[in-house]
Amino acid sequence: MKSLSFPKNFVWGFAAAAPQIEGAAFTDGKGPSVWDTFARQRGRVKNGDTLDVSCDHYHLFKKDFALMAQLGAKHYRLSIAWPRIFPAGRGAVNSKGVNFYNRLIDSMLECGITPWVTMFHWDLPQALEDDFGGWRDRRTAEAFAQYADTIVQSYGDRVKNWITLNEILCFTRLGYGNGQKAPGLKLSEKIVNQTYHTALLAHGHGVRAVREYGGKGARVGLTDNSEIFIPVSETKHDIEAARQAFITSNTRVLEPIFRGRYHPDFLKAAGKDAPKVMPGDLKHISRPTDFLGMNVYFGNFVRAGRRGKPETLSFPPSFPSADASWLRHTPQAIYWGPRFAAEIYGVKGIYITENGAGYKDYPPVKGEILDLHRRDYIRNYLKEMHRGIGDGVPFKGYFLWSFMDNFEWEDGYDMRFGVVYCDFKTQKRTPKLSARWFTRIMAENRIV
Ligand code: PNW
Repeated sequence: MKSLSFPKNFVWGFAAAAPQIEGAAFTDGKGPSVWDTFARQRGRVKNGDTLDVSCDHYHLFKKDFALMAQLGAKHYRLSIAWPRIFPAGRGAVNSKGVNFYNRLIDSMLECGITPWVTMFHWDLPQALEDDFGGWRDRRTAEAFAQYADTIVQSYGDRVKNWITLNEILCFTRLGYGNGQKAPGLKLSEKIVNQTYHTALLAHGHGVRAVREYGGKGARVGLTDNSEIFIPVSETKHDIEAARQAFITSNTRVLEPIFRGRYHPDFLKAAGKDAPKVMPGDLKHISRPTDFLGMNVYFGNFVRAGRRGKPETLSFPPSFPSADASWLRHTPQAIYWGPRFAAEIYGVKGIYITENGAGYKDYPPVKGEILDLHRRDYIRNYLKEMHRGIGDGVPFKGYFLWSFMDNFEWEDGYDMRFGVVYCDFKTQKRTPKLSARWFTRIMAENRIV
């Protein structure tokens, strides 16, 4: 066996999300999402950037898939924009929106690319925020049920891999707790806990929809961005401390999904801020899934403090990071996060649904972008994933975030995660060095 090679049938692909690449924010009857609204509020997004045009993938998808195929990708994780299908979040279906994804999926398949569809990647229809308070209210999960039914019924003949929600933490706590993301609210811990619960209910409906209407061979899972803790030394005590930190930090999502309960320690700590749960909710939330998607970008180092208590270390200022300052170069995260998820919750299949690096890349020089920084960054993560496979962590696939530069949420177009450079004025795409490199990885099924 060649060194650094991956198991047969390991899935390699690219990832992106509708609101970050499609543009056409109000085209063909699409309703506004909370991100369309948020981006229009002063000071929310860097440089006042909006999602209106972005990469114009809505109109350019055929060219984009041709390029993706040319780069050798056989799998692509995309998301469907809920407000294209239901401009008001529920009620009347927008047939132009449904047809758009029919054309999109057909075009992918023609290029030999298998779709992995995320049902929700943060673009909540604004109407649900206005009418129900968005994720604060369980009527949003009921609206999601109708949406999930509709898309699985519409595309289930061609789409067999489904992901319910992307990163519950980001659209609940960061949207309703600290206001960093849409809808930009700073509400109480009680409300934040309730938004998590509503999101979990929606996830349950996503799973149910795939089981009911997905047809033969359909599979479904959640994509979580579990907070990851890396034992500062790989000794028994530090590993145990990191494991404890992993459990405590991710308990709101992983415990209900995999064990059908809120952990007694969480309920005790939350006290009167605990979410309001209706009979049957936890059974619905914990419907069995087929895999866990994990988005892995970084981890925190942890050691065992007094009586083994986990102690998270702060990063010294000189610690290397990508240009996205939160993105510390901690490749061990991709080893320890999935390992803990598998060990603690018995997860049998893990897909890295996102990993990548954000930099302020410069425009091409003589047609080239030598993003050696990104290549090295990702390569180190891949090596840790490879190590995990050797240690029995059930990795099944890896999706690189992202195919092309796109709308990076509150950082606007300033932070580039693509392996393909996007000139947002001309819509010219230029594969970076990292894209050419990743092509070889996908082709040879090993780290080069
Ligand atoms: C993910 N963090 O977000 C999202 O799923 C993508 O849409 C996004 O473009 C990508 O990562 C890069 O940011 C994250 O602070 C945002 O740990 C922040 C964190 C993790 C993921």
